[in-house]
Amino acid sequence: MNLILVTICAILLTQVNAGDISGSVTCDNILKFFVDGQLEASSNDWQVASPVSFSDTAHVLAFDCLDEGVIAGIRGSFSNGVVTDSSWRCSTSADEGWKEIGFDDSNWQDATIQTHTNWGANPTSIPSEAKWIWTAGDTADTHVFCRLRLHPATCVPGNLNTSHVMDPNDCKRFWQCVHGTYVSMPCAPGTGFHEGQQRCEHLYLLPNCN
Ligand SMILES: [Ca+2]
Repeated sequence: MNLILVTICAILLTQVNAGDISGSVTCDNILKFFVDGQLEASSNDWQVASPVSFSDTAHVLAFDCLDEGVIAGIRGSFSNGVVTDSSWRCSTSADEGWKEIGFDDSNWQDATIQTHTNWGANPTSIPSEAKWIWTAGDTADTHVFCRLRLHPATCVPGNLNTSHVMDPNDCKRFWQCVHGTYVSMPCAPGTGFHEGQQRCEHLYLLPNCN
């Protein structure tokens, strides 16, 4: 009987709506996981991955992880192929708006892949392609924030938070949401797109766009 119940629960947990992204996340030790600024999972047991599910129009995945003890790391895997690796950006500072879509994370550091062996393969529900990540400070840093900007091809018309986003291929262009699909548009000469302001700004205000 218990096996049947467990099986039914497992099936229910793995059912997601079309257009959704599912995933598993964890952190050593106290996890908060956000999608576009909204809390989606929290846990204080790194050995048990937390299941998450969110729309494929999501723009920003973000971890807030508070370490206890000695070693620390963040790990996650998602059905869109995204895993935790050095392409994430991390900081020891929870800057204002850090987990939001419009936050400029270009001054954050690239995530450092952690190689402590104590974890083994746990939690085993997260595939090995997903690395443990942290800041370069390793065990010297106890509270770390990591985020990754996704670049969904589709968008939600009328969602002001995502109506315009920087073109991931060119900071002097922006994506505009047109009938549920992004269309790349140019900024005026001498300007680049500022997601926080939702408009093109002079390049001297955008030190990472030249
Ligand atoms: Ca720890």
